[in-house]
Amino acid sequence: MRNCRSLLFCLGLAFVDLSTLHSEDKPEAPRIALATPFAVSRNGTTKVTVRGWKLNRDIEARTKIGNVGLRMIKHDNANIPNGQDAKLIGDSQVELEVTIPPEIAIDTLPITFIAAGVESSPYSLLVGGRFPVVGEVEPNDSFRQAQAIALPQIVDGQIHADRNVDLFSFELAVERKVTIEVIARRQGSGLDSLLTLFDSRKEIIATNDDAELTDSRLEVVLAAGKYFIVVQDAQDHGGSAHPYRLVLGY
Ligand SMILES: [Ca+2]
Ligand SMILES: [Ca+2]
Repeated sequence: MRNCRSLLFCLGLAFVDLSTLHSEDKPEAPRIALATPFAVSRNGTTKVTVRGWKLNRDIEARTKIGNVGLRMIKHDNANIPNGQDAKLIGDSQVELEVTIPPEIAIDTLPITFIAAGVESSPYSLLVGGRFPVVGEVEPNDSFRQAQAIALPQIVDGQIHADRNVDLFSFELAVERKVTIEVIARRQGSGLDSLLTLFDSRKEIIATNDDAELTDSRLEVVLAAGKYFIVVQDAQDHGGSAHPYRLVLGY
C-alpha cells in the first residue's frame, strides 16, 4: 500500500507513468477534463461524474493509491450546454464510485483512465477538505434565499444553468480577517467565477473575477455583522460542467 501524502508526490508518481505513453501505433488516449463533485469523502464511497474526451468506450479507471476502490458505473456521451466549448469541458463522461478506506490519509487522489492499452494523464480528485464540507442547497438565487453557512466552511456547488447565481450568508460575532475563495477552473470546471461580497445593507464591499486562472479570491477584514457572498459565472454561462468549491476561511 502506498499512501499519497503530498501533491508533489502524487504528481511524481503520475509523471513516471506518462513516459510509457509515447507510441505512434497506439490509439488516442482518453483525457480527463473535470470531475463533479471535485472532492470525494475521506471515509466511504462517493459517486463522481468524470467528463473528458474518448471516455465513451470501454475504459478502465486506475489509481496508484493502494486499497482505493474505483468502480465504473457507466460511460456515455456528455451534454454540451448552449454556447459552451467541448474543447474545454469534454464531450463524454463516466460515472464512477470512489471508495476510500479509513486507514488511507490523502488530500488528493490521482486517477487515470486506460483504453486499448493507452492511459490518460492523471486528474487529481480532492479528498475531504480542511474545513467542514456542505453541499449547496438550491434555490439560493436571491438575498432572501441566501444559504446560511458557517465560518470556516467549504461549500460544493454548481452554477447549474445560464444566468444562475448562488448566494450564501454568514455572520461574524467579532472583527476578523476572512478569505473567500472559489476553486473551479483549477479543477477543470467550465466556470469562470465572479465573486462578490455584500454587507447586511446589500451594498458591495469587494469583488474579484480572476485571482488564479479564472478562479476568484477575496481577502478582507470585516467588522462584526452579517454578510452575503454571491458566486456567478463572469459570462453568465452555467450547466453540468460548472461545478465549484467555495472556501470560506480565516
Ligand atoms: Ca447553483
Ligand atoms: Ca473569473
